[in-house]
Amino acid sequence: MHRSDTTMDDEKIAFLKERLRRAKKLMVLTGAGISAESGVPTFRGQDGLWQNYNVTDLATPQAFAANPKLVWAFYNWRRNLISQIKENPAHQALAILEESLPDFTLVTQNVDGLHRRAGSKNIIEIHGNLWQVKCSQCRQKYIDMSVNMGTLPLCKICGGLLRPDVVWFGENLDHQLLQRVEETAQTCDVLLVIGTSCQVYPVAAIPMIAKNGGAFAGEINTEETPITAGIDITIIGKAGEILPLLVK
Ligand code: BJW
Ligand code: ZN
Repeated sequence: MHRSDTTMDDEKIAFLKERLRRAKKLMVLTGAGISAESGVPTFRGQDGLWQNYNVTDLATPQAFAANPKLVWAFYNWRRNLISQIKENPAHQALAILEESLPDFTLVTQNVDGLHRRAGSKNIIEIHGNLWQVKCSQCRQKYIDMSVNMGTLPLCKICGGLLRPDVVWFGENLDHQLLQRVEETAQTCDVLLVIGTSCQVYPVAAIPMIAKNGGAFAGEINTEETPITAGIDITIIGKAGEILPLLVK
């Protein structure tokens, strides 16, 4: 007799739920997919276009040097969008999970700040934060919640050009944060990877670091990813639908 896909999914969800409940040290790694149901476009696939630009082409220091107005227009558009939307049940479920576990670390590649808005506390924003800017000359950082930073915002101290305090392609991640993330991956007993295509390094290597350290690793995504074959369980589905079932 064939079991229906629904039964299989129910079993997988029950199994993962039990692993999460018993986790002594849980690490959660999230990507753009967790914010998709809030209305934040992802980077790759059909969603990854803005005014006919490939958004990953705009997330580079070269793009900013060549056309800072264009890159600021893109970031102003995202600030505006994110100021108008809300965290979703997936973000909320993670905040609830954190409260019930002894050791919980949330590593997000997202710069949208939605995890914090949902109430998560122990968060590492490994690719930076959209609401922080830094001077490209004197490196001074500012938190600026203005929805629109203007076409070419300038540093109050040195007059240099401000840029979003996010990590672009070819730029190094914050060394100390990355070290903390790698240590957490090595020592966690459960890792949950949600809504990331696992294509961008060094973060894409985190799941294998956790696996090599002996962790049980699960994944929630609307499709398979390069890590699917190497981890313990993948639940195919929307984060906003699956995660609430895991913390119920
Ligand atoms: C759902 C869903 C739902 C949808 N529910 N799921 C080898 C070759 C060539 C280059 C490199 C190489 N190794 C390393 C590099 C360099 C590069 C890199 O990795 N390139 C690869 C593309 C190959 N890495 C870097 O440059 C990094 N720095 C670095 O390595 O420094 C040292 C160095 C320098 C130079 C050379 C070599 C080494 C920095 C990377 C910074 C990434 N920055 C960005 C922009 C941040 C700012 C901003 O947001 O504006 O970060 S790019 C973008 O990608 C963003 C994301 O955080 C990141 C990851 O994307 P994510 O989150 O996975 O999103 P998507 O869209 O890819 O996937 C969404 C997923 O969700 C999909 O799987 C969907 O199925 C799923 N989904 N709806 C559940 N409802
Ligand atoms: Zn400055």
